[in-house]
Parts: sequence; C-alpha cells; structure tokens
Amino acid sequence: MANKPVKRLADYKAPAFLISALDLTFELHDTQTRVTAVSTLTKNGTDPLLRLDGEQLELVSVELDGKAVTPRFEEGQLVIEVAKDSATLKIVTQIDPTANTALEGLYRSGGAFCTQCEAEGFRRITYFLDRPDVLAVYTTKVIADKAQYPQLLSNGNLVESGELEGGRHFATWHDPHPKPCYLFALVAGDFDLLEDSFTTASGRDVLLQIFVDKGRRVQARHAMEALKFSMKWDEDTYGLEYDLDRFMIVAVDFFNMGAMENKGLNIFNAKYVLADDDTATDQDFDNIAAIIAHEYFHNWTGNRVTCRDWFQLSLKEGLTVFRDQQFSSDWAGSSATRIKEAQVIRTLQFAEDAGPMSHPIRPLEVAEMNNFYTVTVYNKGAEVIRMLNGLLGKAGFRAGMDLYFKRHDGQAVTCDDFVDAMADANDVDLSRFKGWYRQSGTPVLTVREIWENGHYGLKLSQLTPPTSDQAEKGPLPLPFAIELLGHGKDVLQLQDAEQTFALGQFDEKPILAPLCGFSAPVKLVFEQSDDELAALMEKASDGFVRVDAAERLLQRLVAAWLQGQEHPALELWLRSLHGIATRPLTDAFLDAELFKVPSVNAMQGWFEQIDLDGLVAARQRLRSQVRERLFAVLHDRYQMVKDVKEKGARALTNSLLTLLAEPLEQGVFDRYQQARNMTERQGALAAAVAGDLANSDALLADFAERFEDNPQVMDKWLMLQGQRSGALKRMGKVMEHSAFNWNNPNRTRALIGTFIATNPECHTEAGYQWLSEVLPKLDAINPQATARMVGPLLQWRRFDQKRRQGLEALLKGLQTPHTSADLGELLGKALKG
Ligand code: B3K
Ligand code: ZN
Repeated sequence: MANKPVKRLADYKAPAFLISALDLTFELHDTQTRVTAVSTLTKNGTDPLLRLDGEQLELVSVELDGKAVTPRFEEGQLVIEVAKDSATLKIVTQIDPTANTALEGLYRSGGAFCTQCEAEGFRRITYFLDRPDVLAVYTTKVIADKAQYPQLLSNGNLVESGELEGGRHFATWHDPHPKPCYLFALVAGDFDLLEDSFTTASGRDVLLQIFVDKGRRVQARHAMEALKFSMKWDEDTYGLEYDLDRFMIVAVDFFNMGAMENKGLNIFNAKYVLADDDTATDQDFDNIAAIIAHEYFHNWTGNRVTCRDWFQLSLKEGLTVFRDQQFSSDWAGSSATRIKEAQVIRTLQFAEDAGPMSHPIRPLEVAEMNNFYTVTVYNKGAEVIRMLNGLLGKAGFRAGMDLYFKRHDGQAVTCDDFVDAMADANDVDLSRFKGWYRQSGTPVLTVREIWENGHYGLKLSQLTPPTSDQAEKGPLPLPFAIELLGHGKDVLQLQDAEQTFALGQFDEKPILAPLCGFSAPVKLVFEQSDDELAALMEKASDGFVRVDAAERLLQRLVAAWLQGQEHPALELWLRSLHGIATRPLTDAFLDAELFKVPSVNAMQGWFEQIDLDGLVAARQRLRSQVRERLFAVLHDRYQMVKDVKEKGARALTNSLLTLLAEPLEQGVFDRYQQARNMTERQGALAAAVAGDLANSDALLADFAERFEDNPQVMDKWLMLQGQRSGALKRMGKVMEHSAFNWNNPNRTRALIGTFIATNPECHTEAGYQWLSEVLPKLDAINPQATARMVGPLLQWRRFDQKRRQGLEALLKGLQTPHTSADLGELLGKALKG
C-alpha cells in the first residue's frame, strides 16, 4: 500500500519560507502541459532549506535568481538551499492532464481543462509550499488552442488577452487577494455562458457568469437566481460584500465533490448547477441553492479568512455549512429542512463516530487529508456553530462574526481564534465550549423526570462512551431545548455531567417534548411512556420532536420484533398516523416525513449490533402493517394532494405513493406516465422500485430511453439500479449501459456507492465477492471517489458473525501493494486491533 505518513496537529510549525507572489504560465496541451511557476520567496526564520511538495510531476528545470540549480529530493519533497533572505524561484514542470483520472490537480473533464486543488492537489501542478498558511498574490497566464478552448479562465480579474501563433491564444488573470494554493483554479474550454450582474450594497457592479456544457444555458437559471439571492443574503445577514469585479461558476461533469470555492472562479459538479422542471426534482433545486450559497459564502468564511492548517478544516466548513443551512431555511425553508439536517447527523455522523474513523471536528492526526472531508467536520461542525449561535443569540453571534473578520481578514487562523472572537465580542468564557472541538464521539443524554407534590423537574446526565480514537471523555456544555406540551418552551443549559432543573408547579404531570429542533448533537435516553410518545408524534409543536417521537416508538417496536416479541407501540404508531392522515392538512412537508418508514440505515443507528436480516424484515412488516390497516385513509389523503401544484404536496404525495406502492400498482404506473415534472416522475419510479413492482423494469427502461442524453438524470436511474432488489444480478448489464462510466465519480457513486450504502444485497457472499472485484478497479482509477464510498463497510464489527467474517476478508483482500493511500488509511483503521 502507498502509505502516507501521519501528520499531527501538535506538530504544527510555521513555514520556513513565505511566498508573496506567484506568476504562473500554463501552456495547455492535452497530454503534455507545461507549467512555469515563478515565486517571490522570503525566509520566515533561519532555516535555509526550502522544501517543496510535488506529486506526479515531471521536473523540467529549476532556477534560483536566474541561475540553474540542481535540486535534491528528500522524502518526496524537492529541497533547495536558499542562502539569501529573499529570492526568485522559477520552476518548470510538465504534466499529463488527460491521464489524470484521480481528478486532483489539473485534469480534463469531457472536452475541457479544469482544476481541483483542495486539499493537496496543487502539488500535482507544480512544486510548491502546498499548505494553507502560505498566502500569495497570483497572476496566471493561460495559453491554449483557440478553436478547441475559446474560454480561458482563472482567479481574479482579467487583465489581458490576445492571439498567438499557430491558432493559439492567451488570457492573463490577476487576483489581488493573497490566497493559499488550494484556492487556485484554471478552466479552459468551450462552454455556453449565462450572464447577469449584481450591484453590491456599496455600489460595486459585479459581473456574474455561469459556464455550462453547450445547449444547457437555460438550465443554469435557477443557479443564477440562487447566486444573486446568496449575495444579497450575506450582505443583509452578515454585512459581507463580494470583493472582485466578477464571479464565475463553471459546471463540469467530472468532479469528485459537490463544488469548490476557488477565489472568484467556483468549479461545480454539474449536478449542483443544472436544473429545470423536467429534469430536476424539488430536492435537486433546493440542493443546488444550498451549494451555490455554500460556495459563495466561502468567499468570506474560507477565502478571506482561511485555515492555518488542514486540522482546522471545520473552521471554514462547519461555519459555512451552518451559514448555508441558515440561508436554506430563509430561501426554501420548510419544517422538513431541520428534520433532514438532524437525520444526516443521526444516521451518518453518529455511525462515523461509532466506527473506526471516529474523530473530533478538529482531527488530531491525518494521513490522507481528503479522507477528512467528513460528516463530522462538516455537519457536526455546523451543529457546534449552531449551539454557539443559540448560546450567544443572533446579535451576539453577529458581533462575534464581525470581530472575527476585523481581527483576521487576510489571515490563516485556527478554530480557537474563531471561538476567541466569539467569546471576546460577547465577554463570555467559552473555554469549556472548546471541548466540542477536541472531543470525538456522541454524548448520550439521559433524561429522568421528577414529579413530586405537583412539582415537575428534570434530572439530566451526560456520558460520552469511548471511541476508537479516544478513550477519555468529559462532559460538554450543551443546550437542551424543551417544550412542555401546553405550557411553553425553554432551553436548559447543561454544563456538567449531571444537573437537576426545577420547572415549576403543575396540576398534572406535563408531557415533555425533548431536544426541540435537535438542539444538540446527542443521543437521547429517556424512558418516556408509549402514550406520551404517541401524543408527541401528533401534537408537539416542533417538527423534529414529532418525527423523533415516531422513531422512538418504532425503535421499541423493532427491538421487540427482533426478539420475536410483540409490542404495544405498533398500535399507538398506527393510531397516530391515522390521526395525522384524517386531520385537516396543515404542514404537508412534515406529514411527508411522518409517512416515511425509517430506512434500514436509520434503523441500524438504533442498535449497537446490526441484525440486518431482522431489520429488513421489520421494515417490510412495518410497510405492510401501514398498507393493511391504513389504506383507506392514506389513499384519501393521496387523492386529496396528488394534483396540487405545490412543493409540499408533491413531497407528501411521493411519501404516500411509496407507502402504498403495492396496492396502488396501476396508480404508480399512471402517475409516472402522466408526470408533469421530475419530482412526480422520479417519485413514481422510486415508489415502483421500493415496492419491487412487476412494472418497475418497464418503467426503468422507459426512463432510460427518455433521458439517455442527460447524465444528471441518468444518475437517478443508476441510483435506483443500485437500490433495487435483485440489483446484483443485473449489475453487469447496467455497467454496460452507456449511462455508466468508470471514470466519472457521479456515475460510480450513483450505482456502486448507492449499492453499498443502501442495498442489503451488498451484505451477501455474492455482494462481497462482487465488491472485491469492483473496488480495486475503481481505486486504481480514482482513489478519492473510492474512499468516499466504503464507509458502510468499515462498520464491519457491528454485523453478525457470518457478515463480519465476509467483510473482514473483503477489507483484508483490498489491502494490496497497489492500494491507494486514501483507501489504505481507511482499511488500516478499520482492521486495527
Ligand atoms: N471545499 C470543497 C471541498 C474540497 C474537497 C477536497 N477533497 C467544497 C466545499 O466544502 O465547499
Ligand atoms: Zn465548504
């Protein structure tokens, strides 16, 4: 295996040199691109040795102050001795963008050149101090064939462009804002362009440009609206204005992540730009707005103030996810928005923390940085910021943000700097709160009620069990938001391991709605009665509490079923659903969530050991109970909402159709055929697949025929192929379909990633055998994409003995001399001990 050495936060040292300016020249050729990098260096201490990072580069020449030098290589770094305090270094390298299937550094996507440098991709372009605390002013000249690549883009403002000999042309860009190299970007291609403009609060006119594949300009309109809304939102909410003459977004089909916030030139996965009613679902529209906002917001939280080192990633990611969540609730917010955010934490993040990849939101050690773009750093990081926001209040949080920018604009800083700004602006002590940055794992919050002589109170205690990375844990300050049904709301601030709160005098014991709005990323242990849970499910005013109450009832029921027993929770759950389905409709988004049977993945989170067959059977049984007992009322509600042209109604219709797929077989078929938009069509198709209906083959075939030319839509088809029952035996055929492409991570994630993450057939002997062939092939093409999909397999110790053995053998088999550093780090952790 290609092992990377582990780096530790504790070993941070300031760089030995600073680079104030970097002049880059790219002579673009498909397989032989030449990069000339001229750096203005100064010593940052006394060490004369300049050590530059570089990977997969062909070194052509090195000159220091105009004189050729012969550098030496040490541990993969290029080492140059610099005697003087400052110097000019010129390095020429050659790279092959066409052979670059890892999609890091400079590569080709379709017919275009593009880059991805975060976290450590710039070292695949030239030898450099590839670390976020080296900030330089970039000037970039791009040279390419004019016919093939009419548009030449880089960061900042365009300063010059012109013709060259041999049908070539050039463009020179200058970015006045010093930035780390991970924010560098270059694009060359032949795109359709959607333009607009935005005038900032202080009157600066900004040109907005979105570059997309030919013929798809109109599909960028939604992204453009979202961009303008984001720019205004950040001015109104945080007083933050854009700072260059233009803001560009390029949509490419080959991309490892969602998008990238390069200064002035965001590069996006086309999936998060292109949309219209026929090809994108309501959820797609919302995701696009959220990601456009996220990347735009990085201009301040990430670019103007960046990270000192990669351990601080949550400084920009947790904060920016929190900001995009706030934006989303203003832009398209519904009661389901927060419920979905909580679901991400409770299914994916809690699982990550319970497995071999457990790490604090500020990790302590990292081998392959790309493995740490995790739900912990991003989403738990955002929950930590949300708690801070709650603690300080809106005005206090804003004051903290203002101080953070005042102190640190133009700097590379740490998470401590951020929390200190929040503390100083509000004159509060947040030293204990910083524990959230240091400690991994999920606090278990135990709630005990006190009910004596008409006095009601709560005894709260917290305990974080040890995780794979950290044995010792302590209590963390956490907000516990509650509602006493019919008596109002409150937020209890738990500071210690155990605390008692008196809540007043009542005639009858009140019903407690715990953890309103998912006020802290904790697991709740609360022996509340089944009847109270049913009451919460129907009546609590907080949407999260209602969905959570349903889950807590189902958890009791499924636990009993797994033991071969029955449980009264079944009747209560059905009765509450009946109540919800027959009352006047007030919140379709919320009902859409309540009428979903939790996924097997969500159920896995309820138990330490995973009885996969038991959970699959339990889920089927829940679905059939709902169908048998509630068909009439659910069908009435379905009839009532199915033709309403409104987003909430569409969400509810899709949930009901999924529940009733089997008895409504013809209805599913008709709904698919008569669909007026992708939300309806995809909803019907998904219902057919979920119910494993006889007509699902015909519908899938129809879908593939209708949309074969649209890769983003075909990803939906690939996902359903990965999810459906009988997926494994059809894999060969699906992979031969023109929609599938081994080199495109959207395609492989849709099919293979979905299969691993959601399909119980993955956990069969044949499933493991198939993965043992597929994963090494994928790893050789794109390590990052492969590492991002194996997460569920790393949880192998939680399965039954047979699957444990099968998974262990699979994971061990993946450890070969050819395994990438990305995958290797995960396998090493999973198999340790
Ligand atoms: N900052 C990028 C992610 C880069 C991923 C590197 N493997 C996107 C984002 O979070 O906005
Ligand atoms: Zn981000």
